[in-house]
Amino acid sequence: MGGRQVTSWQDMHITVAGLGVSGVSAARALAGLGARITVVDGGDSEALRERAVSLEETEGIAVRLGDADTLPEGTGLVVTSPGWKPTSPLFAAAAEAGVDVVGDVEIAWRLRGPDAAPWLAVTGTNGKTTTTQMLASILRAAGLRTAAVGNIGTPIVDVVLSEEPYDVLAVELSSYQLHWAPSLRAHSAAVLNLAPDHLDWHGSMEAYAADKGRIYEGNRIACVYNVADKATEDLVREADVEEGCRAVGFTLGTPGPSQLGVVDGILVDRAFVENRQKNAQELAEVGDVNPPAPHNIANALAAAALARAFGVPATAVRDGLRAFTPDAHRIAHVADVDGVAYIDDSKATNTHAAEASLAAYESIVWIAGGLAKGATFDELVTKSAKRLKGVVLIGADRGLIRDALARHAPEVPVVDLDRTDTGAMPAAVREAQRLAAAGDTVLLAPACASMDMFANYNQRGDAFADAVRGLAAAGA
Ligand code: UMA
Repeated sequence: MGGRQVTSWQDMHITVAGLGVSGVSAARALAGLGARITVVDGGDSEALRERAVSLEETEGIAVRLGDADTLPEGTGLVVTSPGWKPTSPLFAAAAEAGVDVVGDVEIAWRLRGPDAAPWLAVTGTNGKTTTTQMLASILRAAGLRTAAVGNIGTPIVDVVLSEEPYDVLAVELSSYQLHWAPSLRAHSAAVLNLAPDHLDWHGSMEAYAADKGRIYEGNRIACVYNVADKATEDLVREADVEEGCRAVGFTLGTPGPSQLGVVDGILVDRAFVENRQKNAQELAEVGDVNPPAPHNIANALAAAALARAFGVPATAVRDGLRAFTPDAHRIAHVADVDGVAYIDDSKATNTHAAEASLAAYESIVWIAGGLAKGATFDELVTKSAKRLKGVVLIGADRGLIRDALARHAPEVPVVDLDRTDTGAMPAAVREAQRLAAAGDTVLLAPACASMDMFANYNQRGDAFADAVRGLAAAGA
């Protein structure tokens, strides 16, 4: 990592927007390189104040809480956290002053040394965390030094500046991060799928897709797309890539040349093989993917495509997939009570993820609702109606789901709990139990974000699992 150019940061006055995970990481890193840092945050909680004191005392970083709208005097660059909307007043003030705004991913990219590890990048509306973890597992199985970083929770600036000698990074990027990272150029990248999400942040589906598509810009080896989702292929076509970079598709069907796919229960590669018109390489069995649900096999194929683009052997794909275990709250089986299976897919925070989850079961009592983030529910309800035995609604935007059910599935019984408090989950689970019979599945797949009722989707899933265990204990 020698030879890094740090002189340009010396004494530069940088405003960091946000005192969350990425803001703290960017502020520390840039202060360490000699920049003068002011962090601004619209919040003013006890936790933020403690964090501010620690940064001010130990690293001489100035922090301004409770006022995120005005640009500190003398600012030469704004480094924003991903959650800040492009329409935030701070950025209007920066534009007025002729000051650039970039994200922490852009900073990480600019801080890489000449011998830095290449990035294999993953985005998509759903499945990106799982795919990134699968990718890291495959790379590790190939004996490569790697880490899963980015939106997944580990700030990428920390990893780029660490002394750890990585061979390659598995980087999960959100549409927010891509929006603020104009000069990022990945070795290879995948867009897993594209469905409406975060439209309140981006303003429109077109703007959201355009930000996702940035991940392909300047790719060197492969742009990996989803054959079943034409929008992802369109993004590849629109991207400006390095000469010789290939478009590689993944499909749950039989793969054509330059694709990875599935033949008779085997994951096969017809992209990274000699003579791909005729040959295919077996990678793994469907049963090696955990869990082997269709959307997750698609994730595994995308991860395999990126790993193969990096030159990883087929055996490492199999070993890496076998070694991978999914995170909690992703279609996790909590318990069977009186012959009813209770499944926690709290991670289904948008309609697309909920659709994949609902497609995996036959007769479902669905617990849904929360913050809709600008989404509509007609398509989801239409596609899933025949599987619904009943619905229990919670959360701020539950009325949108209730109306879609009334339009497209009027025969399905709906319990509207009319609650948005953290303690509502046990009541939701009890109502679901009442609607379910042996053989049914009670599925928490809210199709909405959790922040109206819970700190995050983990807490929502934990509340569900606790309530289910309560039922099991009461029945025992
Ligand atoms: N804040 C303001 N004004 C605003 C917005 C936020 O002052 O208009 C302040 C908040 O008070 C808070 C801080 O900014 O103190 C939070 O910044 P942030 O929301 O950008 O969150 P971070 O803690 O920096 O975490 C971010 C990602 N969060 C978001 O994109 C919302 C994390 O992804 C990521 O793991 C982390 O950086 C490290 O890279 C989370 C996420 O929910 C998991 N991502 C979305 C998703 O996956 O759907 C995109």
